[in-house]
Order: sequence, then structure tokens, then C-alpha cells
Amino acid sequence: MPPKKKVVEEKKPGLMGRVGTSLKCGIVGLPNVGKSTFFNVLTKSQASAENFPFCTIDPNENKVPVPDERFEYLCEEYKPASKVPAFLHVTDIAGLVQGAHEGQGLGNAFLSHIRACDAMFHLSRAFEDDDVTHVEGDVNPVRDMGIIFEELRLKDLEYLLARVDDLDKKVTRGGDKKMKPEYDTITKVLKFVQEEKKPIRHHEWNNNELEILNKHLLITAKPMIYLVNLSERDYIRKKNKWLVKIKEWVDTNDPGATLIPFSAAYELKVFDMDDEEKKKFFEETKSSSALEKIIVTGYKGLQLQYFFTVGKDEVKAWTIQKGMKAPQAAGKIHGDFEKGFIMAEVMKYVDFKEHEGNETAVKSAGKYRQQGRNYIVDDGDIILFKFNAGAGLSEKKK
Ligand SMILES: Nc1nc2c(ncn2[C@@H]2O[C@H](COP(=O)(O)OP(=O)(O)O)[C@@H](O)[C@H]2O)c(=O)[nH]1
Ligand SMILES: [Mg+2]
Repeated sequence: MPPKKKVVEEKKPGLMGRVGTSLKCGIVGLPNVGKSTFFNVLTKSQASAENFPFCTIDPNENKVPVPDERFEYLCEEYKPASKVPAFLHVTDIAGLVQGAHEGQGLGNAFLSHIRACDAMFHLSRAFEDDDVTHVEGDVNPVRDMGIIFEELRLKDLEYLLARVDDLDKKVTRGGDKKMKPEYDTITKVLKFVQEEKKPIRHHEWNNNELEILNKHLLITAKPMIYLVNLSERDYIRKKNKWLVKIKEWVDTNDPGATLIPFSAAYELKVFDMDDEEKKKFFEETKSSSALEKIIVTGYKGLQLQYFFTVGKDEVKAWTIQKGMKAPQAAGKIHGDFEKGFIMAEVMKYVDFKEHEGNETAVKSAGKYRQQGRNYIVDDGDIILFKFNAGAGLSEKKK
């Protein structure tokens, strides 16, 4: 098997074509493992702590700002009227149990939710609590992870079988040549899921195959981040009897994937404290909240990065996919920016910081550069686009 990291960085299966809509990370796991508790504390704490406009999309869906110290620094320097960070949309997806692929406890809502996600947080339970029933009878996160993993694979398998059947009718019996590449690819993917019994993201698909795969929004094509819900005590002492076995399971079944232990109970407790109490609690327990790390990792799991636009009116983080060129990045702001693209004036964040937030100093140092349409935007670029808006030269900082 190829190292997973490489596959994700170069290929990004399941992600193409979705960037620029909303970026969603779904929470999956068995019932009663703490998904909703995690979802609530994640969305509430991030919103109130940062004081960002907090918009409820749906009781099960919310957006959280992605912490970024560069963004904070730019806001301090420009003191803009409006601050718009990058957001990660998080969806609490209920309804996965053993046998779910056969329709047990599973509605269409589950499928449409999970298909709409770009990545998944896979939450498992390693906390003991006799008052919280376990659907499988006892606490065993390794077994539970296996159940979820298999259910998602079977869900893709079911989908692929139906697609192959459908395409077979059109191509083999109907003689539709146009659909042949799709038929071949889907047949190959089906074979991989059926015989290798692995998630689709584990294979290195070529670009043509990826283009086809991306249309189908397959579940196991999406990256997965593993979250282990520990008791407050175990989280603080950084010990739990399952952790080593869980790590082994991830290394075997999803090599390269990120594993983050946290505690929903601990986060809830911290959420209810004021700043003073929090500080004291963190010091006394020599611990800290895991939420920021979870959000940042979720965002990175999507293989995304951002550039910034800055000014007195607004400092904003714009999400783009790695490798995007300047005109397309400009198009994120407005279609006209891409159509009439002339150039991008770019400062690197590190240069801006080095010159203590002084644009003039950056210019004098020769580090304020004009870039053309083949320029590949870097993570953290501060950009001013110049474009032709029909009536003449315009520039736009936001
Ligand atoms: N002891 C303990 N209970 C928890 C923890 N996280 C969630 N629970 C409880 O477990 C039950 C199920 O949690 P919930 O978030 O609704 O699970 P979901 O079904 O996965 O969404 C609730 O009674 C929670 O209060 C935890 O970290 N420790
Ligand atoms: Mg729930």
C-alpha cells in the first residue's frame, strides 16, 4: 500500500469541485459515543470565545472559525471594520449502527449528509460510564471503529454495484460509447472496494479516474480524522488502556491518518468556566483544550489553504485548494476579478511580519511582488488583485 499522506496531498479524492461551496466536516460514530456533545461544545465554545457572527444553519450543522495566528496578527495591524476568518462547517451525522448499510437505523438523511461532507471526524468512545448505554453492550473503541469503517465501505459498495449495473445497461447493452470511460472506472473502483476491502482514498487514482470519482461523492474517498472520547480524568493524565490499541488499528487500517484523543466531558467543563477559572484549571491540571487542534486538523484534512486580503475595511481569509493559480484565486472573490485579471500584488506573510506590519518597508525591501497569471498562490499570501473591470483599471483589496 502506498503511504497515505502522499496519496492525499497529490490526489485529493472526493474534494475537487467542492471548494468554494461550503467546506464540511461530518462527525460519524456509533450512538452514545458523544458526537452531539462534541458538536455542541465545539460550535458554542468557538463562537462565543472568538465573538464571531455565529450562524445556525441547522440544529445539526454549524460553522466554526478556524484559528490562525496570522489572521489574528493581520487584524491587529489593520484594525479592520470587518474580520472574516476561514470557517469549517461541522455536521453532526446521526444514524450509524452495525447493519446500517442494510437500512437499519438509517435514513436518506444520513446518506445525503455524509455525501455532502468533504472529510469526516470519526468519533469513538473510550470513556466508561454505567449511566450511558453502549449499543454494543460494552466499551470497546477498537471494535467500534471496525464497525463504522465496514459500514461505510459497505455503503460505497452498495452504491457502486447499483452504478455498475446501470452503466452496464447503457454501455454493454445500449452501446453508449460516451459512458465507457465512466463504466470502466466505476468497475475498477468497485473491484477495489469489493476485493481489497479498503477505503477508496487508499488507492492512487489517475486524474481521469479522479474526475469521474469526484462526481460520485463516495464516502470512503473522503479523508478521516480519528477522535477518541476519553473521560476527563484520562484526558488529563494522558492515559487510557485503549489508546495503544487504537493507534495500532489506525496504523493498520488507515495509515497516515490523524488520531486525536480528547474528552467531551472535559471540554464541557472548561466551556462553563470564565477566563480566570480556565487559566487556573489548565495550570493545576497541566492540560489544555483540544478543540483548536481538532478544527485546524479538520481544515488541513480538506487539503485547503488560504490567502488574505487586507485593509481598513476588512481583513479576510479566502479558502483555496493547494496549487491554485492567481486568476482562479481572484475568482474566489468575484468572477470579474478572474475574467479581467491583470496581476496580483503579493506580500508573503513572513515578510510582512518581519517588517512589523509595515507595507512600505516590505516594498522597500523589494518583497512586494507583482505576479502574473501563472503564479501559484502560496498559503498565507497577502494579495491585492488588479483587474480590468471593462471601464479601466481597478484594484481591489477585498
Ligand atoms: N461520562 C461521559 N459522558 C459523556 C461524554 N460525552 C458524552 N457523554 C454522555 O453520553 C451520552 C450520549 O452523548 P451524545 O453526545 O448524545 O452521543 P451521540 O449519540 O454520539 O450523539 C449523553 O448522556 C452524554 O452526556 C464523556 O466524555 N464522558
Ligand atoms: Mg447525537
